[in-house]
Amino acid sequence: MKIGIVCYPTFGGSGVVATELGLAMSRKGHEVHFITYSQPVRLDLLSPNVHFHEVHVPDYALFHYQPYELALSSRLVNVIKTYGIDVLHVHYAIPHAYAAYMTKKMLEDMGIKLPIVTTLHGTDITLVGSHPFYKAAVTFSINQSDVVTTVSESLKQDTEKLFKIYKDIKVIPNFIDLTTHVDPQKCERHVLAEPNERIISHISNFRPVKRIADVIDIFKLIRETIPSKLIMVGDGPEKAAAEDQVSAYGLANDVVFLGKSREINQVLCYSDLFLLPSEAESFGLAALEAMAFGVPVVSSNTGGLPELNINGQTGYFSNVGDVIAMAEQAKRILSDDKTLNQFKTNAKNHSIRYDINDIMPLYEAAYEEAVQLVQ
Ligand code: GMT
Repeated sequence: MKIGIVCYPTFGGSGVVATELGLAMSRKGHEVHFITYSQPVRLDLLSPNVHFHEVHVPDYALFHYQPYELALSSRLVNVIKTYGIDVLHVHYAIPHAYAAYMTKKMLEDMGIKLPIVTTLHGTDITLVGSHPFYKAAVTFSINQSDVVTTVSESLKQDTEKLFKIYKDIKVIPNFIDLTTHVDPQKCERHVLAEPNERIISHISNFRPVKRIADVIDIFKLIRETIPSKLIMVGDGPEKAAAEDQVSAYGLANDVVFLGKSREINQVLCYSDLFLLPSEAESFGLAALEAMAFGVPVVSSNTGGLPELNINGQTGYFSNVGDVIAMAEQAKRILSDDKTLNQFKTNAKNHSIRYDINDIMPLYEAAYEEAVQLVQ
């Protein structure tokens, strides 16, 4: 199949899912075309089966806001016609599902049928999409997609609650490539912590929804009884405040801020615990990536997290903001090696359910269904 993929090319989870899915599809023999405003961060290798088409939005002084949707849909028309794309898969509703609908209509005028698959990732529904400024357009473009998927049962329910959706929504969870591993020689735990210390990590884009202050509060409480280090990976609007909080707590020697990193596996390979106390989290891809490295998770119980993080088995979850409960749960996991190793094994075993090789066929089936629907 020739598949067009539209996504945000940045460090967010939706872009990661879109890129990893596209690359996996290309390895299976599909021809994949990424169409977005810059090369997706996890897309290093272009090959005969993987193409990248940049969307340019020229600056024009008259426009207060540059019309990205217009540039995107025009570029899509051009790419779809030139390469004979069979199906367009858009990740994140805003504005991608809307631009996809416009593209479909323009192509219809030229006698070309375009099947559209839309994957909803979370904030496009829960935080941004349901805002009255966007709601009508988001509802319309979801309903106009041929196939709609969400990344968790919880996000499906939120979508049905927040919007008037008359389409059936398929749940296709996030996935993981289980063949990814780090050479033990390169897993340099000793660089970051003493042998008696536990290593706790957090990876995100440091947006308010991640509750970065809670991560540091939880760590402070753990640190009172368990020698440990905290590794903070990522960058975003809350980072400066987090650095101030760490200094104010006198923890500067125990917390390392690594910034944006493409080497998250190098951190996960020696982590003992992953913290994700988010306000909202449709799935929690970062937690799954941690689990695949055998890292237990302490999280909030928001959104799709309880579907992924099995309480008392792969880690624990608590109400959003309950840092005391989360710190207690973390201490329970980290208190002795036997308990920690059991949680590590459980986390690793559970991640196998999300093997990319099992999830990818679900997307292929969605593409085929969309193609059938527009015949
Ligand atoms: O979590 C983020 O800040 C990034 C965000 C995105 O839209 O790129 O991630 C969302 O999509 C991921 C992939 O499906 C999910 O694993 C994340 O849970 C989801 N984030 C939220 O719902 C906050």
